[in-house]
Amino acid sequence: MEIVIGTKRWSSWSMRPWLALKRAGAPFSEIEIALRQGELTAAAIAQHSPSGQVPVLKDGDLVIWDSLAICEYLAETFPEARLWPEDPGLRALGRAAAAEMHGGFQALRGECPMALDVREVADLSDATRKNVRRIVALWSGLLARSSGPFLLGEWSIADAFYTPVATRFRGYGVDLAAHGDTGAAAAYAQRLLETPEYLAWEREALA
Ligand SMILES: N[C@@H](CCC(=O)N[C@@H](CS)C(=O)NCC(=O)O)C(=O)O
Repeated sequence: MEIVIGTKRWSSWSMRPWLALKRAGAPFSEIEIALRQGELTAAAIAQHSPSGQVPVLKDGDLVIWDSLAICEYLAETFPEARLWPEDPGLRALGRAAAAEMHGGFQALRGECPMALDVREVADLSDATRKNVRRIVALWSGLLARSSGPFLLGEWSIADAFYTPVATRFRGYGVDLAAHGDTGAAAAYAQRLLETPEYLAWEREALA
C-alpha cells in the first residue's frame, strides 16, 4: 500500500488514515506533498488524486481519495487490528463521531488550523466556542459510556479522527474546563497525544 499525504505539520486529514495504517501494522510507503505552494502543490497532488486533495491510499489498482473511506477500507482489510469495536452500538456511535468531525466543526477548523508547532492562546469566536463545547460533550459522553481510555474503549478510527483536534486544543491553548469539561476530555486529549502512532507522526512532522 502507498499513502499520499500533505505536509505532516499541517495536514490533519492526512494524519487520520496514517495513524490507522500505523495502528493496523500495515506495511506501507508514503509520499509527502508540500502543501501551500500554489500551482506546484496542485500539480503534485494531481499526479495521484482524482479529487485534487490528499490523503489518497493506493492498493494495487485501487485509489481511495478520502480520509474516512481510507480508514473504513483499512478496518475491513485488517480486521485483526480492530480499528472499529466489535459491539455494533459502540461502532455506530464511533461512526457518528467520525462523521461529525469529517463534515463539521468548520469554525474550529478555520480559526485554529492544525499547525503542530504553534503555541499561542487564541481568542476564540462564539462559533468556535460552540464547537469546543460540542466536542467536550461528545468526548465526555462516549468516554463515560465505554469507560475509556479511548472514545470507544480501545483505540479506534474515532480516535484517529479527533487526534488533530487534540493538537489544536494544545496549540491554541484551549481551556476545556471553560467549555464544560470536568476533566475527562482534557485527560483524553492528552492521551491522544501520547499514543506511539501520534508521537511517530509528530516526530516526522517536526524533524
Ligand atoms: N474530505 C477530504 C478532505 C481532504 C482535504 O481537505 N485535504 C487538503 C489537505 S489537509 C488538501 O488536499 N488540500 C489541497 C491543497 O492544499 O492544495 C478527506 O477527508 O480526505
